[in-house]
Amino acid sequence: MSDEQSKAQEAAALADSGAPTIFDKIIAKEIPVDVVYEDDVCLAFRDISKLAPTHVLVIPKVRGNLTSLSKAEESDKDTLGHCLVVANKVAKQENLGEGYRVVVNVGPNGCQSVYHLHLHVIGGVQLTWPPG
Ligand code: DGP
Repeated sequence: MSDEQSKAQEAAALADSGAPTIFDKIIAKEIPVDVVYEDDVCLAFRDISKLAPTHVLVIPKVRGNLTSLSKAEESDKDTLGHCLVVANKVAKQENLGEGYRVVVNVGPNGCQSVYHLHLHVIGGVQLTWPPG
């Protein structure tokens, strides 16, 4: 099992506990991050473990039930839509006109390691497909 897979398995065990995640500390500015975009709803910052020249995470500032995309409900449509629009704003800001990828890892099999919904915006290089 890879590191990412083990982390995801460990994180899943806490997923429904309602425990705060590292992203709460980032939102509260208790942990410094390189913020690339912020508005009332979303925060976008560079991933600490970058997988490509551009690797930004877009998160809703209020997690609510959105620990994971698997918890999304009708009432989350505006937040989810806003996060996608922000992902595209970030891509434009980062000059990813040649293309990019938006990834949402969901649950242990999806290698989700932080239980606060987030979109990975990845680009700046020719990406390959399929993912593992
Ligand atoms: P995922 O595996 O989809 O749950 O992605 C979580 C991402 O969060 C992972 O790529 C690394 C990133 N991350 C975790 N902790 C920190 C942190 O303290 N700072 C930053 N910038 N990114 C973090």
